[in-house]
Amino acid sequence: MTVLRVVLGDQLTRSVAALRDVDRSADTVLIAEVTAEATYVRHHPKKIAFLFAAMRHFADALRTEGLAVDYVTLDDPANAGSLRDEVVRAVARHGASRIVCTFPGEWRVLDDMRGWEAAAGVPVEIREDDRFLCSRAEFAAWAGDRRQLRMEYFYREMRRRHRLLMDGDAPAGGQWNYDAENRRPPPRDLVPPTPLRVTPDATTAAVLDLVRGRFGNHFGDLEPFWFPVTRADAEAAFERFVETALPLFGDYQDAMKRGEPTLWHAVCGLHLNAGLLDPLALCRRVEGEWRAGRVPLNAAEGFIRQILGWREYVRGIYWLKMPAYATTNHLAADRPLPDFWWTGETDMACLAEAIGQTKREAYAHHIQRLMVTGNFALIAGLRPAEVEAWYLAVYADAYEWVELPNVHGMVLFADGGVLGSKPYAASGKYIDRMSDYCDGCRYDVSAALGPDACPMNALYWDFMARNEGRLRGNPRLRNPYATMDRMGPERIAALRAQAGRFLDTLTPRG
Ligand code: FAD
Ligand code: DLZ
Ligand code: SF4
Repeated sequence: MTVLRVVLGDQLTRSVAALRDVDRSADTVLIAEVTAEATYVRHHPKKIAFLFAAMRHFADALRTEGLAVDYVTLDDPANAGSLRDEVVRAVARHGASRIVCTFPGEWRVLDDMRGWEAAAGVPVEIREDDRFLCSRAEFAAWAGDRRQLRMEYFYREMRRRHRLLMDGDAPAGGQWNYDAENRRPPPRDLVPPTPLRVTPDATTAAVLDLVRGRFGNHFGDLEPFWFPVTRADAEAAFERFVETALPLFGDYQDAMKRGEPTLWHAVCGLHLNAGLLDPLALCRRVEGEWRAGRVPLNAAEGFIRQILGWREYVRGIYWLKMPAYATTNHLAADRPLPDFWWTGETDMACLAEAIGQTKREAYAHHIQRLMVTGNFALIAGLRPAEVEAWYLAVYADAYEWVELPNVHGMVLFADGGVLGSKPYAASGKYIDRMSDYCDGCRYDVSAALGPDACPMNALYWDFMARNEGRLRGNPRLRNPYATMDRMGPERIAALRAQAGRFLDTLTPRG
């Protein structure tokens, strides 16, 4: 009897749960390009092209191995347009007696999957996605009835459990976390390494034609397209990162520089999240480099913390708290997303740089997402749902399980402190310290009032004043509120008026 093995676009791993006991002589693997998944938010064309090209290459690899793959292309005239309808069609086509699939990365898709049985008329088995280093059940057990779910404690537990960077029972080097060493501003004299750029092959070129025709009007540039789209190329790109960038990854993790979109970052999130790279293998590879004396501990620990700590932690939070998590708006933020988020056309050099780069590359590194666009969204009080939809659409590595906790929790504090202990609000001073953006900006980062003042400064104080009732009691915000008290009501009123004038100039997308 044929079993239909469904593999989603972000499950491109041969050992994925749905394929584990596949019967080559009887089963069929279904992989489908569908309009609904490409448009439920209007994904960046580079993201769609990356995923379709990776899906097609993965299907070819399975076929080479002798598996029967039913690959439905987007331009197939019979394509029904949604995952559910394609599953129903495939069950009928192959006379499948049951469906096996892997737990998806978004609540929305899980909800839909739970309806496949009724729609297709055959049993559906949804298997746990074990590509992660902490299962949903393990995370729930860790969370237990803890009052606070802080990443740092989760991370230590994961280091112990996976024996990464451990010397016996103690953390390597005597400290769990070397973040304090990882805050250097961008170097003036060092040229950052470049990530591996892959020339599209015929399969990818066909996808580019398709995406240009169907989704060319979405936000973002399709070309030049250089992302690795196969496991082998993703591994080669990661090797290049290890050799050329990892040694300075820690030092310049938080730095930002004009015209340098990737700096010393790995650009591996899109590959990890789609299944082309394995998180534990990356962590072990990086630990090996440190043990061999080729990279410093602050680099190895900093990198491993992102994957073993943050990546697993945000996924744990997502599945622990969804679907209610997405609905909260703790700071009652209600301003529509300004149109310049879709054009990059603004006099604020930091935002123009981060958004322009996002438009070109479907990529921005963590500090650009957190402290440039993220900080602006927070202090300007932009609506969480609109900000979240933007982040989900524009980054090649974005899926809701990882995007939502980062945006809703870490950036916007819309969860009221489930994920972070305080909002990461900052004035222009932070951006000036960690980037060269302010050097050529039409605004003056050292000024808070007047026509040339950096808007981030007045917005910051407006944010603190606007949310005083909710935030003053937070012990981690004692200093800013003490500073505000020293400023006095007149200066605060002037700053709030300045912020108000700026906010009045923002127009939502028509
Ligand atoms: P590197 O800096 O080289 O880090 C290596 C890897 O660590 C990343 O590829 C990623 O897998 C992991 N990592 C680092 N930080 C985080 C984090 N906070 N949460 C989860 N994983 C992390 N990451 C996504 O994968 N998808 C998203 O949709 C996404 N949205 C984000 C939105 C906001 C507002 C913020 C602040 C962060 C977001 N991140 C997201 C986390 C992080 O910014 C990206 O993983 C990273 O920028 C990807 O680039 P890189 O591969 O070069 O990462
Ligand atoms: C993001 C995406 C896109 C653009 N297209 C598809 C698709 O055509 N087929 C598919 O199976 N998956 C796609 N995806 C990824 C899904 O949205 C993804 O499975 C969910 O984000 C849940 O993990
Ligand atoms: Fe951004 Fe202000 Fe610096 Fe301009 S001066 S780049 S707006 S932080």
